[in-house]
Amino acid sequence: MDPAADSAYELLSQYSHSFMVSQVLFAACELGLFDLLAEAGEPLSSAAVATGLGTSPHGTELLLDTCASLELLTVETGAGRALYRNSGLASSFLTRTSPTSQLHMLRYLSNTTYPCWAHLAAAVREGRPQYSRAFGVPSQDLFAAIYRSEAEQLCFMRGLQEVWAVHGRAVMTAFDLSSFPVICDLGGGPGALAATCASLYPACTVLVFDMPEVVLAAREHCFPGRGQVSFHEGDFFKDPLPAADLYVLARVLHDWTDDRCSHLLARIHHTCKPGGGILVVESVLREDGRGPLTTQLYSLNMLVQTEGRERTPAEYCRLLSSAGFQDFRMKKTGCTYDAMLARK
Ligand code: SAM
Ligand code: ASE
Repeated sequence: MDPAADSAYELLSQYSHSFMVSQVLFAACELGLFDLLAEAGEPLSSAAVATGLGTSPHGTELLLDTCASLELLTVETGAGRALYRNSGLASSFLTRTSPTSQLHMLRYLSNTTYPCWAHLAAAVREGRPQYSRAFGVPSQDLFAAIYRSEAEQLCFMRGLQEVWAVHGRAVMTAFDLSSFPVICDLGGGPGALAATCASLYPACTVLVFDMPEVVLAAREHCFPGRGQVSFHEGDFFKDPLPAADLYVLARVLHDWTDDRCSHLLARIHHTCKPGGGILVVESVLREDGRGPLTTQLYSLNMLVQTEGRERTPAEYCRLLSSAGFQDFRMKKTGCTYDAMLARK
C-alpha cells in the first residue's frame, strides 16, 4: 500500500465520522451520564449506569466504552468487571453543578446548531441562514428566528454565557479597563461577561444593554452573580444607548453584515464621549483569512445561523475606523476569543 494514500484515507475517514463524536458527546449529556456518575460518588458498572439512566444494557455499554476512548470517562478493570468514572474534562465541563459547566451550550449545539448544519450546502448555495429549512420559521428577522420560543431563547442565553466562566477573565484582562469608570456591555445577554468585568474592576460601574425579552428573562431566571450589574433594555439599532466610557461588543458584530455593523458602530461613536473606548470581543480570523480552523468553522456557523461572519483584524479595524474610532489595538488571548480596543 502507498503510505501517502493510506494516511490520506485515514484523514478522510476521521473527517467523515467526526459527527459521530459530537453525537456521542451530545447523547451522553442528554441522557445525564456525567451527572449520574458525579452524583454516585463512586465508580459505576455499565449495568448500574443502565439502571440509573433507564437505558438499554447493550447501548449503555457501547456508549460508556466510546466515552472512555474519547477521554470523557476513565475505566478501571479488575475482577472481571469494568467500572467507569468521569474524567477531569467531564467533571469540569459536563456536569450540571460545575461552575464551568458547558451543558447548555452543548444542548444548544445539539438541538439548534446541528439541525442548521444539516443544511450547510444550502446555506453555502444561498448565502443565508437556514432556520426555515431546519425549523420552519422565517429568517428575515434574525433574533425573531433565534428567539422563536421562550425555551429556545433561554437555551441560547444560557449556552452563550457558559464560555465566559472559562475565558471571561482572559478576554477582560487583555487590556487594562480600570480607567473606564462606566462600562456598558451592548448585547450582553444575561450578563456573565459583565459580571466578570465587574469583579475584575470593582471600581467600575458595569451595565448590560439587551433586548427587552432578554433583560426580562435574565431578571426572572435570576442568573447567578449578576448583583453588581444593572440591566437596561432596548434595541441597539434604534433606541438611545446608555451613557458610558467604554462600550463592549462581545460576539455581536459577528451576527451582522458590514452595513448593520457600521450602523451600530456609528450610533456607538455618536453616544461615546471623546476619550471613551470600544472593546470588541470576537473569534478573529488570521490576517489572510485561512485560519484558525475553529474560527473558520465558526464563520460557517455564522452563515448557517446568522447574517454575519467572522472577520480578520484588518476588517475589524476598517469597520471601527470608518465609524470614527482611532488607535485600533488587538490583543490575542490564546483562547478562542480575542480583544480589540479603539478610542473616540
Ligand atoms: N455578548 C454576549 C456574549 O458574548 O455571550 C451575547 C452575544 S449574542 C451572540 C448577541 C446578543 O445581542 C444577544 O444577547 C441578543 O439578544 C443581543 N441583541 C441582538 N439584537 C439586538 C438589538 N437589536 N438590540 C439589543 N441587543 C440585541
Ligand atoms: C451567535 C453565536 C453562536 C449566534 C449563533 C451561535 C454560537 C453558537 N451559535 O452569535 C457560539 C459560538 N459558537 C459557534 C460554533 O459559532
